[in-house]
Amino acid sequence: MKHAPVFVLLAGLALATLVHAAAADHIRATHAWIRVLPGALPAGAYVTLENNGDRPVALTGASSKAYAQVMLHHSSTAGGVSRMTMVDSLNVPAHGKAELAPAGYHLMLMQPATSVKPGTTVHLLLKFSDGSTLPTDFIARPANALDDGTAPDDGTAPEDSTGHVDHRLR
Ligand SMILES: [Cu+2]
Repeated sequence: MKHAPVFVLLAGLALATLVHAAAADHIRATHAWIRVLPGALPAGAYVTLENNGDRPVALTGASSKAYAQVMLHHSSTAGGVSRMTMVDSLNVPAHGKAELAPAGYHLMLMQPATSVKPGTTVHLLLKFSDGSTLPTDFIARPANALDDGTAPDDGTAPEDSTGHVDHRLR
């Protein structure tokens, strides 16, 4: 019986390690925002992911109470035609970063539970290939927004609007 406290301590450490691994504290999410479209149209979610770890990790998806379904998409333009394709994951290199941004990778938020108003915050749980998750607050922005609104310019520079993907044209 006198080994019991040691066992409890080790079990506690093992549990702490598991909890530690489950929270993606090697990943930092910044500039998280959502472009809200009218009604029940799908919204694009954008974020910059920085991996401070020694191994590459991939974003595999996300979930949110605010939307029935979340998918990872990539937008591209060929011959003046914009299209979106579903992708399984987006790699974030070790000590590197990956950007989800308009006209590129985005999380497609489908079927909002209630209408999401610009200016409100939407909670998403980002999911990674190593099993870790990262709760992230996304700021809802209007349909004509091109970034999270924190840039020195207001994010509506005309040159940024090329390649703008309209999710209504799917
Ligand atoms: Cu999409």
